[in-house]
Amino acid sequence: MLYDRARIHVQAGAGGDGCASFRREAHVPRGGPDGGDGGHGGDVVIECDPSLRDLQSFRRRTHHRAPGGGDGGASLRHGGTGAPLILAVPPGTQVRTDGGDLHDLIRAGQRTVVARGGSGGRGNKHFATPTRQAPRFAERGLPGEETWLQLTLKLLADVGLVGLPNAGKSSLLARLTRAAPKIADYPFTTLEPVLGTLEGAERQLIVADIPGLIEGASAGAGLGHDFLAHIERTQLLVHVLDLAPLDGSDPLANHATIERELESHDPRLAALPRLLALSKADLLEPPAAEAAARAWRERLGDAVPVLITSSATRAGIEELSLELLRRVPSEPPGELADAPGELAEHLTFRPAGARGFRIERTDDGIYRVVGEGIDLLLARHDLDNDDALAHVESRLRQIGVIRALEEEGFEAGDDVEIGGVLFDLDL
Ligand SMILES: Nc1nc2c(ncn2[C@@H]2O[C@H](COP(=O)(O)OP(=O)(O)OP(=O)(O)O)[C@@H](O)[C@H]2O)c(=O)[nH]1
Ligand SMILES: [Mg+2]
Repeated sequence: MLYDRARIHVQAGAGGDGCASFRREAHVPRGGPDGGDGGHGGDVVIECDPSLRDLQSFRRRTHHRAPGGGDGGASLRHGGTGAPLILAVPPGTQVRTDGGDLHDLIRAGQRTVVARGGSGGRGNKHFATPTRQAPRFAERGLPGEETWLQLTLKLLADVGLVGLPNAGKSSLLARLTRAAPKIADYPFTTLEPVLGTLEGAERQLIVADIPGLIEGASAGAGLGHDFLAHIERTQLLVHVLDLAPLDGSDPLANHATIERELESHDPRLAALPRLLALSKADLLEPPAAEAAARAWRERLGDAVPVLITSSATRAGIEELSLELLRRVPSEPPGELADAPGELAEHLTFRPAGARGFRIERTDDGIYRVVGEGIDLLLARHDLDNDDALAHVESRLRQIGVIRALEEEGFEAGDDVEIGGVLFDLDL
């Protein structure tokens, strides 16, 4: 079973809390504040690891968390930074975040941050002012980012074999490469893509055999649909066409079916260079096979080379190998048109500008102050701590929240909810 899909949840580490402490000095009951800052929480990072074959490692575990940052300590001791959590995926994995961002992991060692750790809280040292020389509170660390991720593996093959079920694709793969795919005289023998390596004199090509496509495959019929994605990154498709189908179907119509399915899955697939391999030629008299090849050459023109092959007698196999090595450029021409190519190494979920707020009035007359900056301010502080509460109130005043409330008709004693917390505000 090829695990080519996984849905996982990632949670970056929370920042460590800042520390509230005071220097100890001989004969001084309480020295100046010396609480250190909390450390940054660990990021969640996805890394491309060529030793992996599929997404199997995500089968059992859905939730993945990076460690938090350490808390700050006395004597201005800074909390440790949380180690990043590195999740390894095989080359060819696409990562889609909840927000719709797409990351392609292609090169070995390539990394992308999918959830950032929370920042650490500042120690009480930062909150000392001329009027408050002994702040008995510190900031709390912020939670890390979290998101669901959809992982999709799209195999990295140079050449894709496509065709109807039973066309002889797997037999060709077995002849072209050392792969040993299952071969049988019934349709849908191949249930998942199989890769093989075609050894050229100077280089190798990865050839992918995918399950047979049928009419409607691009819309989900049969098995092929799930696997069409795996040939999206190939540079050349070999259309394998059975010259003498057992079911007596018409090769011309069969050819059209496959081409239509490629086109409706993704026009870029249909635009890939093509090679037509007329398969099972041993089942025909040689002149009949030659005549069929001539007719196909006429139909398809120069753009599509037509080869007569037989996996049974190996006729045409060598020619097919050479043709593939000749046709596939040694350096990939880059990603398919709209693939992101070189990745942004970092991804930011945080909306820019954490300032600004608005005041709402709930149905039961409660004032509500809403805004990201406000939420952060409250998340940073322990409101059970009187000093922290006093600090938050003075910040609310500085930011203009109190004034804005008054303008909205707020009076002492009215209920007000700020960042999800009910406040008793003195005006
Ligand atoms: N005579 C003859 N039979 C062949 C040849 N190639 C394949 N076959 C037979 O055709 C049948 C189907 O071959 P496969 O290679 O499994 O076909 P496939 O396209 O991979 O089929 P699916 O995996 O079901 O899509 C098997 O019974 C093969 O033995 C050939 O060159 N000559
Ligand atoms: Mg097969």
